[in-house]
Amino acid sequence: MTRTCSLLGAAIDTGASRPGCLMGPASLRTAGLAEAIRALGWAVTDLGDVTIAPQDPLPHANAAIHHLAEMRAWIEAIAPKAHAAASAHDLPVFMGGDHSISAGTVAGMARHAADLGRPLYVLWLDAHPDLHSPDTTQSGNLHGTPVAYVTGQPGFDAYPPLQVAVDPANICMMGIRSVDSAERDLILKLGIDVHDMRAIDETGVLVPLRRFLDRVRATGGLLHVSFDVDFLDPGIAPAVGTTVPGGATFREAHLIMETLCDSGLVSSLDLVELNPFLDERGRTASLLCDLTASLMGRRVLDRPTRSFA
Ligand code: 4U7
Ligand code: MN
Ligand code: MN
Ligand code: MN
Repeated sequence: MTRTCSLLGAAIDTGASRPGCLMGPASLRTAGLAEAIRALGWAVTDLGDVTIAPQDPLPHANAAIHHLAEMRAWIEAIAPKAHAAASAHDLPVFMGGDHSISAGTVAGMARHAADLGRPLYVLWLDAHPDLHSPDTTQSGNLHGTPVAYVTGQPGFDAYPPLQVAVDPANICMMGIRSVDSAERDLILKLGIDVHDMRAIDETGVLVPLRRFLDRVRATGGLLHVSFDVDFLDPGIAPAVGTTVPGGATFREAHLIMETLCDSGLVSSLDLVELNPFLDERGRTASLLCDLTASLMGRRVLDRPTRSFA
């Protein structure tokens, strides 16, 4: 049976300090994301972009915060659309936009998983754990808050009420290399499975990834993958505002995508933080298309199921 994929864009850059991520969905479409997925035999439906109305400012005790009203409006707009896309298609791909879209996409996927009576797992591929609340963020950039929101942490009174929370025990983070102190405390308190770059250097990506996928499979979970461009090394993915040196290589990222594909467990994907204004002749957008294709079935060779001694 033909598998179905939908593309849903959210042209947001109010969560980040540097403007430009709002061109992300257009850049991914221009790079040929739909065509690349279609070439792998999927039926692809482009659902267009989610929009919000202009917002009046929403004050907050933390004066550093920018665009709180927009953040609330985006989550309200995205979560039901993500939920609907997941109900209608085998694999929705959510195109950001900065990482604040994931407050909505993961909230929507958590509802979808709850509808099916299955747990939702999240693989967070990012240089950052995005575990701030509006109270703890020092930069005031709300793209640093989605994981804290979707796990139901305190301090989110200004965001839409969360219908279904993600169990922090079901989150695996890889690529982490920039953590603020409030986030470090929360990682320890919640016991989130974080594989920072040092751990990846020590074990490679496969050991922690396979262990995580085994857990998802054993419990009948759905798996949402949230891919922040800054997970990648800035040398191969320059189109991102929050570059952190020492990121994942082309080969590590492809191996993760191919392993996710082999698992057959992925139920949804975010492609976020692409800032086309900072790109070099579309190379980061093209790389994201290639990585997505690997996740959705492109392979170099069909590998035999038997292993060679
Ligand atoms: B992204 C940061 F201080 N933690 O709060 C902050 F390092 O979605 C970065 O992962 C947040 O790119 C990065 O501003 C959010 C900073
Ligand atoms: Mn992020
Ligand atoms: Mn990041
Ligand atoms: Mn970023």
